[in-house]
Amino acid sequence: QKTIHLADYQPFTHLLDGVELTFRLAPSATRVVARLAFRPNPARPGRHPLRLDGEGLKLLSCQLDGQPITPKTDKRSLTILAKDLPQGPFTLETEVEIAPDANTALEGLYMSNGMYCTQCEAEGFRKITYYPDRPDVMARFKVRIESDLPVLLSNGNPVAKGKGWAEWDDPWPKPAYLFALVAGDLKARSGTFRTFSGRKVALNVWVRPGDEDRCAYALDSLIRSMKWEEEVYGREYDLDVFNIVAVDDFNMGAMENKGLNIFNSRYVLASPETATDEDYARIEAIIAHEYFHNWTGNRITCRDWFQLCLKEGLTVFRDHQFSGDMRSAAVRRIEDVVALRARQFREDAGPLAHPVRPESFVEINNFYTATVYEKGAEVIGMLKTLVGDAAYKRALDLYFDRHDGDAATIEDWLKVFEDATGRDLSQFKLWYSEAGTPRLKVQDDWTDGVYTLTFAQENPATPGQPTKQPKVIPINVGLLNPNGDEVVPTIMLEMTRESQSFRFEGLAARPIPSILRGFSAPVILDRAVAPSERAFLLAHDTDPFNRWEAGRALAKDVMVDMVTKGAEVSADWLDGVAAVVFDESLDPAFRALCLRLPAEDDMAQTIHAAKRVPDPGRIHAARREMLGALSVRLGERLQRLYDNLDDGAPFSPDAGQAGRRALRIAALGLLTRRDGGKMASLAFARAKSMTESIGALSALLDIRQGAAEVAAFATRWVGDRNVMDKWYSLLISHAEPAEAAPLTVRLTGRDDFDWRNPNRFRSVIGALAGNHAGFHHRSGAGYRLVADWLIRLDPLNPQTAARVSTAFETWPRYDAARRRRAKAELERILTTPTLSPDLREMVERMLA
Ligand code: DPP
Ligand code: ZN
Repeated sequence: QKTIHLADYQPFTHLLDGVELTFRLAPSATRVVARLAFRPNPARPGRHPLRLDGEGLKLLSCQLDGQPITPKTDKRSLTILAKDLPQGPFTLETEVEIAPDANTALEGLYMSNGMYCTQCEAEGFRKITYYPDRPDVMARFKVRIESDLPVLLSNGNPVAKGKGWAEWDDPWPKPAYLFALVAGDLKARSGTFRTFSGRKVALNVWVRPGDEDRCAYALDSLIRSMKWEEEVYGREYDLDVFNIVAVDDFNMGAMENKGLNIFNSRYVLASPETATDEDYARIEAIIAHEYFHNWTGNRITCRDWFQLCLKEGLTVFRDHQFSGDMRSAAVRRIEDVVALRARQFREDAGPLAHPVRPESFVEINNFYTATVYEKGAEVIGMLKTLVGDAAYKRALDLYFDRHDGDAATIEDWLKVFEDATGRDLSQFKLWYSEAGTPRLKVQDDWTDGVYTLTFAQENPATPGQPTKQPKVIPINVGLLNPNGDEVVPTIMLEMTRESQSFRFEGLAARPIPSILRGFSAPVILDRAVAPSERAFLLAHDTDPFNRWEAGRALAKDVMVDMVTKGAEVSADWLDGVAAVVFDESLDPAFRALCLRLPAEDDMAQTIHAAKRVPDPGRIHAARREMLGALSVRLGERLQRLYDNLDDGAPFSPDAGQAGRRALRIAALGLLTRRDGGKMASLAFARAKSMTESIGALSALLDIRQGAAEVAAFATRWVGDRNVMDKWYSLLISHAEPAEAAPLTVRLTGRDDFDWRNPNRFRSVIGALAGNHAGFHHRSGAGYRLVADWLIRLDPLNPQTAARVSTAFETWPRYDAARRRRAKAELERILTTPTLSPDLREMVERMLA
């Protein structure tokens, strides 16, 4: 398969004025009739052939303006020569046959537990019918579905239905990747929403019969998203219905099809007994994300797939804002940065690093990445910080005004900011074109009453980009005096050069700086700081993000010293954490975050960034030792903390209760290290929510106990796919390093290990890849097992195989023996006959 380049973009040869689709559904022989009204595109002067995308289609008939023709077809397309096309408008009608029940790739039209559903982003529509399958071809769709199944859904508004058929009309022109169809025996939980202009919208969350009582939170999240977007962005919903459907077999989290969002069922279904607080937060965020796409993605879409961050970065940014408003903004910000570092910084530091707007790809599905999504969102956050809130709002209003109905580009996006503010954003644009995480070195100086902060930025080389230019970096800074009072409240320093100094005058004493408050830029801060200064900030910083960050940095310093120099657990860190954890004036959710240690993979990343070779076994041991020391240091007060946090109130998924549960479970984890599991067993037996069950089980597994509880959990939930996914991943992620691969082998032998289901595959194989010390165990058993399963999944579902293969992206970090073993597995994958282009591209990039 060939490489596609941004620089080669050309508009499509024809415009599409209307699309009429008829589906006659049958599992192994679905008929799709497509009537496409084309006319030549004035943007492409001259006469051109019409080339439509199509894959795996059986062409039954083809008519041009009613006359049968025989077009040229091959494995990927259908072509009508220019000489055979009218000079003006024409209608092309094709009928094809497809087999949804044989579609294991879960792209195009496929079946999941007897229901029909679709996934078209990015290029799945070409597996449904012949079509110009590219986002800049937008058209109005009318759809007729014929099937005996009771519920027949597509995009837009319902227009008519009868026994065995239904018709839908979507008044908003859209690209084919936003097409959706669902047919099944489904039940809805319904509600209504009245938009600010008075439009009444029917809302439905469709699920399999029996799951109706697990939809309330999704529906509530949808209503709050709709309201929030009206209030904060002034954007209103634009159809009479909004449907959400939960599907068990789904490659991604969810999909924003116009008026018919399709979700991985794990991001819809929730009840206190089956969903953790994290699940609730994620459901809220993803429901909002997909809903927000209606404006940022659907009404304004992407010109081509290189512009993916245009819709994804902005929509992630907006869903982060929403979650921050619904919950504690500080806690959300910390969680988002933890995730950014774990996934995006990791990607940016390895062979898969790529710009937020890539310039070439083989398989676009391989670019639905943390860089495009999460770094894409951070870039927008920086833009907002640089121009200010009022200008951000003006720019967004201009964007919606100017580009409604367009397939737009990053240039269009930046232009609205330039026009709204008068700023020149050409240097800022480097954030879109250059990969890699900048390192920001900081030095400070105090002379004659003047405090000076000097920053130097280093932009590391990444694949294909050996040299970089300095970036615009907004650095939010505050200064504290030695008593802990803030003497300079947060100000934004705008760095534009490779190295730059900022002076502060009029201070009575040398201040303690709080740098990069709120994580104002996605960079690695590189500053040697004494443990006492970190402990001071952990105790006093007025910026909650940096307060947490001080504790995190201190924990990392301690762990690095333990791993590389055999140091002891530091008292500064233990005292600092103790002070925060027992400070009743602080939000419990925040205190729980301060108790969480850096993940092992994060530690490996940190050690590697300091130009040392991480040892997964030692990191694992050091982390355990730190937890043991913390448990001793916090002592008897933990028990009181644990007891007092249970107020006996009935379950609510709200952020306040979730925060108290998080702190309580963190305390339980530490208590369990000293009581042999007594409290945790009791907590498991009394658990009233999935959060408490999982919390107690985790605590037990961490001290190698809990066999009875593990068995009881499986017996209770054996019929529930989403809950059993948690069980699998919990067991594997808590396995001892040498045990992780053998345990995974045992679990894959279970009858309910349905590896064709992407959620189950990720819960098992993905969990092994996520068990840092287990996956990287020196035996190489982790590498081998993951590679075996990638090879097995690839022919059925290349997209998920390619995604999970990123387990290997960190291989160059480790010692020679591990590198040799990991590389050998990647090379073995490459020698597999009939490897998909998806997995091949990923493995080749990782080996490059
Ligand atoms: N566009 C989807 C989302 O990010 C992913 N397929 O919501
Ligand atoms: Zn999205």
